Amino acid sequence: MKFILSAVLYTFSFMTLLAQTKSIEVKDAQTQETLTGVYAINQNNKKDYRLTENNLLKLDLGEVYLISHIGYSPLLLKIETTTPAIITLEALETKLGEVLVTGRIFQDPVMNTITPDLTERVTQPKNVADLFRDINGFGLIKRGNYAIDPSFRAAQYEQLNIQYDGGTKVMHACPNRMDPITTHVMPEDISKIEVVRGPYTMRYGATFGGLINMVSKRPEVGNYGLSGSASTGYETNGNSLVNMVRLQYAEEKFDVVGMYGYRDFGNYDDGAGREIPSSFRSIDYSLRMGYNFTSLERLQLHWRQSFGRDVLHASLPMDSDFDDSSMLSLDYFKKRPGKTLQNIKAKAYYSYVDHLMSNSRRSNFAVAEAVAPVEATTAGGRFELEWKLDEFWTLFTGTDALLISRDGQRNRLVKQNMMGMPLDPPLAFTDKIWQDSFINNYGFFAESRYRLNSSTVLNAGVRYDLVNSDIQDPEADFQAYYPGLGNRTEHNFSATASLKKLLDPNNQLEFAFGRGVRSANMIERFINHFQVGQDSFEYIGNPNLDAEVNNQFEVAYTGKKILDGAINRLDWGASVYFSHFENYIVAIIDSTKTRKFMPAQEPQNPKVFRNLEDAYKTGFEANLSVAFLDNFQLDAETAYVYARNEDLSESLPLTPPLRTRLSLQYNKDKFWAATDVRLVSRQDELATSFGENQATPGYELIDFRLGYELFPGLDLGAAVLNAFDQQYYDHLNFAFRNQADAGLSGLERLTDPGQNFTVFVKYAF
Ligand SMILES: [Cu+2]
Repeated sequence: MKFILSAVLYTFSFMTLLAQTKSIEVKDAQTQETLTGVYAINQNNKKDYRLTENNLLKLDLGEVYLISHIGYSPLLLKIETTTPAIITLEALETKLGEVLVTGRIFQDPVMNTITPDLTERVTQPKNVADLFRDINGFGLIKRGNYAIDPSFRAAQYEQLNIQYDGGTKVMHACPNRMDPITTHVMPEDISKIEVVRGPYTMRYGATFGGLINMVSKRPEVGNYGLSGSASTGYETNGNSLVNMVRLQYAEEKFDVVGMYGYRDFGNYDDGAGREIPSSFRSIDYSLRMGYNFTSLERLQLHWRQSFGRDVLHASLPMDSDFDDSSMLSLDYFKKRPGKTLQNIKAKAYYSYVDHLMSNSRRSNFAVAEAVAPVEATTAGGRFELEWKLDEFWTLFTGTDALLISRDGQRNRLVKQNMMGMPLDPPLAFTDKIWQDSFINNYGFFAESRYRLNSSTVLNAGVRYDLVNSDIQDPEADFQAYYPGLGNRTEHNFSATASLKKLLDPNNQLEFAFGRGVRSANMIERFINHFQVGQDSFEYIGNPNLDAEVNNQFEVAYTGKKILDGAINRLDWGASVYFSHFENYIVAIIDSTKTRKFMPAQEPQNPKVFRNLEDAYKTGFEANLSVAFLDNFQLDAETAYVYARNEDLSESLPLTPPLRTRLSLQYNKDKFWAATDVRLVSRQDELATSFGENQATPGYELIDFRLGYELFPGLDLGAAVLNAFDQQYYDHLNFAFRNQADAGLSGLERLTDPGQNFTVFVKYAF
């Protein structure tokens, strides 16, 4: 009897316990899609957190929970019997075609790094360099103050898949890379940069060393009517000036944004007070129009032009007289919540770069005039379908294209003979640079995301690229090197698999493997006796190069902790990777060939691009951020990479040294101030075959920045950069070239700007 009674009591209490929980389904307020991976954190007992199971949150009656999902505004909810069974969360930002990383942990690509909003807290006239220099793992390959390429983990140029707004590309026309993709954009227009740190997604084009997406600023959802901003920036070092105006009009159905920017940069002084030829002027404008058929369907047209004038390149043999680029892109997306075919995305773009360089400002102009008009056309697009195969399984299928073609020559007028005697009349020559070449890449991909359980997501993808290339107007000597020259087709296969595991709401672990394949670029295939490197060698392309392969493995851990005491919050993360390369492409001296132009000069033997048998790289990045005493924040981050060319027993070229950045910030009401310290170590891991003959000394830099909101909409920023006027240069800087007039020796690396006082004013309405 007693046993039965207790059994009844037990059952009764168990049932009451059951009755005390309530099941709640959480949906996206806009699309009404059921959200999974939603957290509910009990506000009385923070250790008690719940995750959605079978689409439902099971929460205790009478308790207060913070319902949160990354990428959505959290909601505080008291659970009562009257609480509705379905609640909705507002997305912080609607999912857009141009954004890869949305902040939704289970939907974002693995191993991603994103910047904060780059249009805020501006203290100086920016150039492209400033967009990348604060992202951990990045370095800058400088040939002056204009032609700057980002380098990430010792990967650069086409090894990085650099694009705008989720896929638009603009390829450079210049064989010396005077006009990399980053110069065809207004830095003030870029709101953030997203990075996937390896070949871990197959959806955005062939990716070898990493994917970089520069996202331009677009109208905020709900900010209707006319708005805009005007800004101006000035810096003392170089008397550089930037002016920019942005106007936008938006309503629910329609939005339009127009931008105009003017930049006039002077020659800067390095830390030793030497004037470095680096001035340039540019005008940019863009127009973007969007039409929303519904809140789930959008069409967008983007037109942009950029005009560079009189660009001086301290570390290249010529200067650009002009560099004009035009870009048109068309984007479309349609979301179909609740349907199996959940999303349709399409993009098409076309860009054209018209570039003229000459040596008219250089000392060797008196001996031989050289004028090189070159042009590049890039066209492409992508089409992607997103399938929701079941609640936990999403499949992306799609195709993309990247078609690059270039042409142009160098016109030489030789005015003196080898003895220095004047030639009358001068001798005219034409050297074919691009030889009317093209590389067309057609990609097909499938990528699948599968939620194994409430805290684990598995991502796997495959990609096939068909690469068709040809050189249609080869120079006779190039034809003689490669008698079989002609149309070539390559077939490349890439793949990735990764696992993301949420240990608890604050800690996340990621594992990823990726195989990324990159076919040789046009310089590596077809350049014919041109000085396109950091050294004074002539380079010869190799149309028979095999595609290079990166097999990369990476583990990353990120965490955060919110505290009550003097320390308010901690954030930390670390990532370790290893890459094994197959057929890595480098240029190596070929003693069977001899120099073509200025044959009396050294070095006599040119370099020819080849595949390496064996190469690898390994490294890590780590960061720690401490928010304390309510108004302070201390950030520390460090990155290191070790790269090895086993064939030549040396480092791979352009491998940056250990870099560390410390930043202390104070932030109160309308005022903020920051001190940034950069510590860059000595680099003695050199690629001597690339022209890296001497170890690069380390350097330390200190910047002070501050900002104040004078009244709503009007922001002031000011900074002292390189406060102690250090003379320094980075390991990735090119050496001075053809600068005898400026008294700068080619044996010396380009030195960076010395002390610089800057101001920036922005008014937004
Ligand atoms: Cu050029």
